Amino acid sequence: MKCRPYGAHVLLFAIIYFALLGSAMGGERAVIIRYHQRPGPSEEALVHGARGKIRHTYHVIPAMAATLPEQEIANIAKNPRVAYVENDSIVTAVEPLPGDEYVNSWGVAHIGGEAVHARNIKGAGVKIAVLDTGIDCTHEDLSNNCRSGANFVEYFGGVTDPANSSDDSWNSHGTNVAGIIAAEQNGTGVVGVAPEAEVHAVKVLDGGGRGKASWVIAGIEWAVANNMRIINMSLSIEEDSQAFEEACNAAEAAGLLLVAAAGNIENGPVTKPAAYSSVIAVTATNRANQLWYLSSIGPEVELAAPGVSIFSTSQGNSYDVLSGTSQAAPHVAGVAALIMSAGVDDVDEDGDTDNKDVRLMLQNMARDLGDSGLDVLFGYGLVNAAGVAAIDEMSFRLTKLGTRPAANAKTVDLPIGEYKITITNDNLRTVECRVYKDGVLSRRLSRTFIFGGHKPQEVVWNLGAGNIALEVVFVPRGEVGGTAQVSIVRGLDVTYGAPRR
Ligand SMILES: [Ca+2]
Ligand SMILES: [Ca+2]
Ligand SMILES: [Ca+2]
Ligand SMILES: [Ca+2]
Repeated sequence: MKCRPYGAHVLLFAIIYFALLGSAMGGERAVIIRYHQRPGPSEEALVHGARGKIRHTYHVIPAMAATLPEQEIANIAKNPRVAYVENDSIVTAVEPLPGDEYVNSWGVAHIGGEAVHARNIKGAGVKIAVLDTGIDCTHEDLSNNCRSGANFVEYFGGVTDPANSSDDSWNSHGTNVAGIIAAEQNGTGVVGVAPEAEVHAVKVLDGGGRGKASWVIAGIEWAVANNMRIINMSLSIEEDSQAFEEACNAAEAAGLLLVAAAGNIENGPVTKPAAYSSVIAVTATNRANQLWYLSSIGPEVELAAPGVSIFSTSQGNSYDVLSGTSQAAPHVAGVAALIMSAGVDDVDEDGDTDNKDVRLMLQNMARDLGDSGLDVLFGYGLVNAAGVAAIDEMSFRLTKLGTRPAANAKTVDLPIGEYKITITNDNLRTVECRVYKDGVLSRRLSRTFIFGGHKPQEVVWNLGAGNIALEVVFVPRGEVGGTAQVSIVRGLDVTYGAPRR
């Protein structure tokens, strides 16, 4: 069992268990003694001189696990050979939370994932390369969706097993990211944004979460060669690398969508690769849609996504909480997978449906946050899976409850596209339709529905052209209590038919 003492739940358990343990153990305490240099005979003598017991001497860090009499601990801590003495806290694997996956995965629910999944849009079969610390593909909440990919991590002592891309990081970074994208909708644990997408483990960071540009470039190359459609990079590079940027540009040109964490530098600039023009930069937000305090900001920010206290998969069938732009980027990668599985439209009208269109759809669907329009904190706004559900169908009842028609208006956000809007009247005289682009009234649609009774009326409107999300406001006019059923179906092959009876 691997130790993960960093999750909020673990910490809570550690404190409780330690309090119990302390009272049970009386005059001795289990500690970890960290020395300034590798412990040898002098350090052993120090512990034995204090009537302590050495339980283990580490090689990975210059430290010992020991049991010491309570009254000796302060003295040992003051010894010049000793850096610090800390309590040997109890570590407990976090058990999968019972109950609602959408409660556990607040970020997925917050961006509207549940409604999209209910429409059976789950990112099925979309291949996503997770360039990270690897993935624990044996996790019960990932095993059906996870594929081992490749390992490009070299240690100073040699080359690791290129076939073994499992996660060996202390905080399960890559496994956490993979769960945000594609944890299974199986009634337990957590659920990913795209719970039927394929996440491929491409290990480019070592167990300490560090890597080299050369390893990441190799990972990008693998993703292109293996027909991935999305690359998620929850990582930053310290220095600029022209080769890294060129590799990202080449992957984009090959049709892949690249998503990266904006960086965890408080008020700092967006880090690379997110800052590269070929990569989508994602900042992190909390449940209240506020920017995470450590999130990088700047003009390169393209989207925001949940990234604070994200509960996700961790090594060894466990779960853990992490925060950062590393957790935000995979929410966007997941929504991109939903879009790809639902069908991509030729948004830029260049005759192809490709990664550029997906990128525009992500921007168009985003919920504007902060200052109106594009801004340096949230980019185009909060990534919005709910927009994917709106792609194929939306239906609601419009009711006139009061005398002021505008107060009874219903507003819907739509990505650019062609829509068939069907209105089934029930005692409303008129339904007016106004289209706003970027918050500005662009046009009132050329006709107002005039109803002569209870006859359904149908019209097809093309709301296309441009790349700005539409806000369409339906205003009911007529008798108080009158209603109309409005259904909106998206499709480029909609035929302009006669009114339905
Ligand atoms: Ca699950
Ligand atoms: Ca960018
Ligand atoms: Ca296109
Ligand atoms: Ca904004």
